Amino acid sequence: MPVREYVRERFMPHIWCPGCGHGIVMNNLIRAVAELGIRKNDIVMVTGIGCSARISGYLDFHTLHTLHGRALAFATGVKLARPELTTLVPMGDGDALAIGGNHFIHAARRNIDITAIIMNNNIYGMTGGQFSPLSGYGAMATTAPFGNIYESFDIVELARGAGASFVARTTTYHVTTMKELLMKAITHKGFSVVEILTQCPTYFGRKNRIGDAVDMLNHFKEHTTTIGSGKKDKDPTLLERGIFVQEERPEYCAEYARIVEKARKRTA
Ligand SMILES: Cc1ncc(C[n+]2csc(CCOP(=O)(O)OP(=O)(O)O)c2C)c(N)n1
Ligand code: SF4
Repeated sequence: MPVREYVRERFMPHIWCPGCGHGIVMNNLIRAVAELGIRKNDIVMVTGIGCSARISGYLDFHTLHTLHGRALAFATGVKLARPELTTLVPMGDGDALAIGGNHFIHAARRNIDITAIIMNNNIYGMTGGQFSPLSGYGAMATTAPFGNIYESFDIVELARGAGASFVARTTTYHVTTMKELLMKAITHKGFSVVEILTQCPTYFGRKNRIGDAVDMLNHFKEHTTTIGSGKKDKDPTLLERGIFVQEERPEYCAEYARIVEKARKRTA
């Protein structure tokens, strides 16, 4: 598979720490795009700010590295101007759901044809390990030295409730299903959300004493299960993986074009 063609080797070495899960996501994203046969010239990747957001520097698509939390707002403008382009928006959990939470729910409600990939490492990695809306009650973070007192969002339920028409979850341990889920999300017509649990050994792993990157990957293996496997009945704390929502609904750019046409006819 022509993977190197999609990578900007001139920006290597990358900034990610050894063992960071973000590289696993990037690898699978490249393989998903390559297997779908999408030309790199037909892809726009928009990111905000964060370790995760640096992915747009390393991939040789049309790329926009924008403001923290605003990737979906920029991507919405791009998609409306050039609806024929595949629009990918990888975000950290802080980027997507703390500062960017408002943009996220409204992008989902519009059902605009964008693929949102949430690289959920449960913490703000880039700025030094502050807690995010996904850290979870009791988690340790630089801003929660005695334990976090906030409950987490459930990204799947939030996306579903806000109106996303494709919602899936996987982890960096489950690499083969990650590629398949990304392919399905990218080809889905509408707002697609793929939550990928990924490891930040430098902050979340260390502060929460989960261990190194391998221990964190094993943690994902042990604490998740596929949707519908009987395991959750025995252990309700397990987090489910797979596709939760996949439905056809009117897509925003198509609806917008229809309204423009209607207005044109009336004024002609
Ligand atoms: C408007 C604004 N507020 C805050 C920041 C500082 N900042 C940069 S990245 C970041 C959070 C990064 O966490 P996340 O989005 O979860 O990505 P990660 O680094 O963990 O991949 C913050 C708060 C900023 N750059 N801009
Ligand atoms: S700080 Fe965490 S998220 Fe950022 S590169 Fe290092 S391991 Fe990855």
